[in-house]
Amino acid sequence: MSKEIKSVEYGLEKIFEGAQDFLPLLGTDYVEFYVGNAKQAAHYYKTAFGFQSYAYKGLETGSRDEVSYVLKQDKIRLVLTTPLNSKSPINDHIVKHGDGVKVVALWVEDARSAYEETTKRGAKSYMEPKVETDEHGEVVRAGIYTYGETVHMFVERKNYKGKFMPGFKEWKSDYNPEPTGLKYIDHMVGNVGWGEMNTWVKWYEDVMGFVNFLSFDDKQIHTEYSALMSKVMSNGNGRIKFPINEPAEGKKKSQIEEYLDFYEGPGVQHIAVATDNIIKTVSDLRSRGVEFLSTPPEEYYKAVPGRLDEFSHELREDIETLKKLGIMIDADEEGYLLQIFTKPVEDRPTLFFEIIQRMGARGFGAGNFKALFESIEREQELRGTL
Ligand code: TYF
Ligand code: FE
Repeated sequence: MSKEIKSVEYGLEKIFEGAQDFLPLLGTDYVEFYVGNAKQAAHYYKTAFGFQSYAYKGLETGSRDEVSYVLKQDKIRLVLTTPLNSKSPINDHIVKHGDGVKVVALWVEDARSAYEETTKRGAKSYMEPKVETDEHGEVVRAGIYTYGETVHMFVERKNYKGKFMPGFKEWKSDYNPEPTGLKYIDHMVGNVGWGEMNTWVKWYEDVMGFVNFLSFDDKQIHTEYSALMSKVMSNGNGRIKFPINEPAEGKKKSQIEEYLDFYEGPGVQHIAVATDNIIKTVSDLRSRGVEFLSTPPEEYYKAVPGRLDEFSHELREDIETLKKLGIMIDADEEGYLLQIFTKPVEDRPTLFFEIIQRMGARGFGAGNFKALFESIEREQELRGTL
């Protein structure tokens, strides 16, 4: 007997008990990357991932020190920023970390209150509340540091009617590849140093009012060679989910340690983006040159029907198609999920993307961890970093 399962997206209501509501979050506002060449990075995210040209700032708009391209796909906004001269502090970030995520911006009703509530609970300030205006109204932003040099910006745009924010102009392009079906950011994962996971778990609890709703220890997350630990933090309405990973001792080097070595510190490890048709999305991404981790072995797919049966879920997708595309399947009480991981999207083995389709399941694919980490280890082996 199978249950009816639909793709889920959470509403604004509180779904995680214990979460505090001194910091109401409406969703992810944007993710900003500091990169060496934003023009080329923007081309990559348009061509390969199907993001659409949205907004721009640079010399033409009076921005003398940095240029930013804003790309959009459904609810997801990426900002790609590059310094225009050697004096910009953005250079230091790029020299140290390579291309990577600087800002995870959160959409709030009241940025001043978000800043006040978090800094009074111990957050380190990055930017005091700042009002920016143009003919479309005002945007208020404020920022705090999280792990490493990564920042959370609070963005209040209730009095703004323009496209992105003051300082940007609309970016119209003659080159507009089709979207690939990416809809919203499901979760964003941070890698932190040895022994630091619980410090950051407590930070998200105390400073942001989040709850720890899932935990995986090194006994669950390990292969023959390496291990890691992970705790998933969520805000009250479940819209914002931040798993935090730390490396654990194994026979060989943990993928988390490899990340920390190459990023030269803690930072965002992966961005999981949701689709409601993963077969179409992954087929598109593959045809556009996005590189994915190697496909799990035959035995992995042989075990899938049993795993679904265990929870009486009926797989709607054709398993042969999923296998051909390398998409993994995990199931729990509530439903199942489909997921796949790209290779790192920079030369340093740091940030990568996950494509996920939730069919009722709220987990993170624990049943896939072994197959996934073995794929990652095959890459580490090639890089000489295992
Ligand atoms: O976000 C997650 O927890 C899953 C699995 O280094 C995962 O996507 C966990 C750790 C990791 C890579 C993926
Ligand atoms: Fe993930």
